Amino acid sequence: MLKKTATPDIEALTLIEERLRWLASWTIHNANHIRESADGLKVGGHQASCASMTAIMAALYFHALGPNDKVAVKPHAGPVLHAAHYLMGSQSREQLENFRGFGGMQSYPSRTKDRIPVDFSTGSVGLGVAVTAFASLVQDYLVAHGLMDPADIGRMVALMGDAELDEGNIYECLIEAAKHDIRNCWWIVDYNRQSLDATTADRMFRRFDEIFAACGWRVVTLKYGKAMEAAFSEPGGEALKAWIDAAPNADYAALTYLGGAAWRERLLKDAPETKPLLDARDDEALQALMTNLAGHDMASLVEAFDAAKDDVPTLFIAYTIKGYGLPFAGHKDNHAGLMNPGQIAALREQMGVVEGDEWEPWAGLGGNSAEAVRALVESSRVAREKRSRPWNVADVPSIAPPPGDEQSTQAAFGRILNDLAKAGGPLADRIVTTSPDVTVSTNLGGFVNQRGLFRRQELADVFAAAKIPSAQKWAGRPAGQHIELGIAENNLFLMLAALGLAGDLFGERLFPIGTVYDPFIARGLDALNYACYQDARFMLVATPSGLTLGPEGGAHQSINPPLIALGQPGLRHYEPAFVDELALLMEEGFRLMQCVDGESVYFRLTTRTIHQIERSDDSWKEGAVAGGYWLREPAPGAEAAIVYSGAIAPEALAAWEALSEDLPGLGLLAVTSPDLLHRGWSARQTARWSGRPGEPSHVEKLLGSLSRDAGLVTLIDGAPASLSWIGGVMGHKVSPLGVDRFGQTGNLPDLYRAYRLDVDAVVEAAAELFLA
Ligand SMILES: Cc1ncc(C[n+]2csc(CCOP(=O)(O)OP(=O)(O)O)c2C)c(N)n1
Ligand SMILES: [Mg+2]
Repeated sequence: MLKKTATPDIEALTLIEERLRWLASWTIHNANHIRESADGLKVGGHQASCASMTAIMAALYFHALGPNDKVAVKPHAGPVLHAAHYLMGSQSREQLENFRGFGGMQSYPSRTKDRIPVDFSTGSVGLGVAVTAFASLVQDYLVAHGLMDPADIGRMVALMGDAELDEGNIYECLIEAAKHDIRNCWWIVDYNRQSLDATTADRMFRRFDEIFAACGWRVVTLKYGKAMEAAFSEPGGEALKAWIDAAPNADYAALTYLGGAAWRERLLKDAPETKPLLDARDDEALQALMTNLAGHDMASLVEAFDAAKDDVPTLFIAYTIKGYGLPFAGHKDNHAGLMNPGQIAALREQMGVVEGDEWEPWAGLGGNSAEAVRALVESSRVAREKRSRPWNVADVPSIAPPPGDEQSTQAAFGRILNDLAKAGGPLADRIVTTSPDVTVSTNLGGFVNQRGLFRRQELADVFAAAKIPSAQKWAGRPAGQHIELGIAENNLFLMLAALGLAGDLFGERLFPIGTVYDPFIARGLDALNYACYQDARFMLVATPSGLTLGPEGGAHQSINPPLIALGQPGLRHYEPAFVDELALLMEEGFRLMQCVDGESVYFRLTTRTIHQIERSDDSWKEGAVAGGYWLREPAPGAEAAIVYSGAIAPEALAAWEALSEDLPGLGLLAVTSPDLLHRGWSARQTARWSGRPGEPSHVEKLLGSLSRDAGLVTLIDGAPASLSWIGGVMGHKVSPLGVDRFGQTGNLPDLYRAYRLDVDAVVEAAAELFLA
């Protein structure tokens, strides 16, 4: 599958490796030493981390990768990816010259901002690796659902640093990947034995192999280059091999930095049997031999990639030298090291590049080799253009709120999905639900009963087969639409990232819905940010939330997720109180997930059953979608308003009743999205400052009917700052209520009293405003 049959041109690939090493180094050098600096700040870049991977990337991009393969590139090797596209003609010199500059190529590969096709953004180490495993699962899902031709299956490849192996998310992912029997995934470790601070610990040596093998991965260790292997059969070769195998990481790195004479001295001391081998080489040849690790040896790399033709997930551990071929190779401080002008000039000469020709793609290559290299580059099968994203793929049916006077938003969410699944249609068929072991307790059960678990192989429901009564059908099949995850919230967000990029990666958009308990969003926060950063589109349903799950106590009562949402780009927070709001906002959510200027949506829901509101008309709807509406319209110039969000609606309504007599014209503002109101307000400020005043924002319009001196009581079952900022919009006085201490067990009336969210608290807060 996806293999080249032609004999690989090792010589040309090696020349390409040099081009990549040169261009990546020069791009970083240019940004730091040549481009004019407007602020005197170091621009940065990672020449050593790039040089570590140039051979691996040359072998992949110009030999092993096929058009359907997708790659997450180690963040610090970003310039190598851009250099590869520069050679292929799909990246401009201007972009390289503007590396890390405004509008230029990004420091770390970015799907959304870079102009070259970037399959997965990277930057926060570990996440880019794990997302490839989830992407391979998504690929299998699409094939199983007939949305993708099996002939188009590609490999999901992660190019990773060895220090990334320290990130816990790698192992969470590994376990999940094993459960789902993923395939077509390659993780290639740039095993340069160095992290940011220093050299990496020896004690994990060989342990990684065992861990991956235990999870069903094939582990291919690429340690000795061809020259090294040949030397092992010379006299003294066995002793050399034994010494190399036993050498501590720090020693190997330090000797690499020191060079030939140091290797000689050390080997003679530790392994005198190597003398004949050493005598046969001068210092330069000895340095070349000792740094001929397989991760820099083109023939070894090509051989290994060609040998892994099946779909077995494979970990390649490619031994490399950090800063290979650069003056600070092996130095423990080289992570952010930059060559000085003298050193880059020396490298330029070594590469045969004439001064002034630094950006010439083929500089320094003689006629014949230039021809061969160019031909190889042209024959690369990797995509050169960004893939267009599929928009608006499914009409959103109108979603009716489930009937019933007393309901919770969580239960209604489950019923809505169940109804969608029953009714069927293009949207329902593209919904994929997923949850980290809280499927049932977040009310996805109905959907799962309708649509089944996704498994590549049939998975029998043993309990059902044994006729043991259960509300839940738990059978897996290729057509299933729920991806069951173990209890690792980080994996939930990586799964949502991969599902939410299905359109971008594989051309078919899905509608992923992930459920989680609201407090445990925090467990996967960086992965959530990572998903949003890449513009993956998904619906996150977090429930239960806040004090409303009273008896569960403080460990389960969420406080700050609304603040997280307020600060998270690419994610819209909705916190409906009533189920008709939920139904409307879910419709909006499904639209947002598939439209050009849309985003992902976060619903903060609750198990608290509340009395549903009676509506006289639909006039509330527009405001609800925009983030808020007057549930009780204030009189013009009213002196006060209660502003609330979510499950606390009954207390807000009761307080409104209690205060209306004393405060005639009192308004009651239902905030369905603090996040959206805040964004609109900020955008208005920005517009004003850039000379485009525009319309007042939604929250300005809402509050505009109050007196300038009015007071606001805000309340939410969460951090009070989620709403208290509203006072800043018009300069109104605010008395904010909410939860700012850890919760505890109790029934709701007790808890609302203790945390000052009950009617009395609202009345007191209102009184305070006017007394002050
Ligand atoms: C989550 C996260 N923590 C910290 C960093 C800062 N950081 C960038 S690279 C790096 C070490 C990378 O070492 P390795 O993965 O071995 O890469 P290489 O040696 O190839 O540069 C660190 C700590 C980061 N980018 N992401
Ligand atoms: Mg490293």
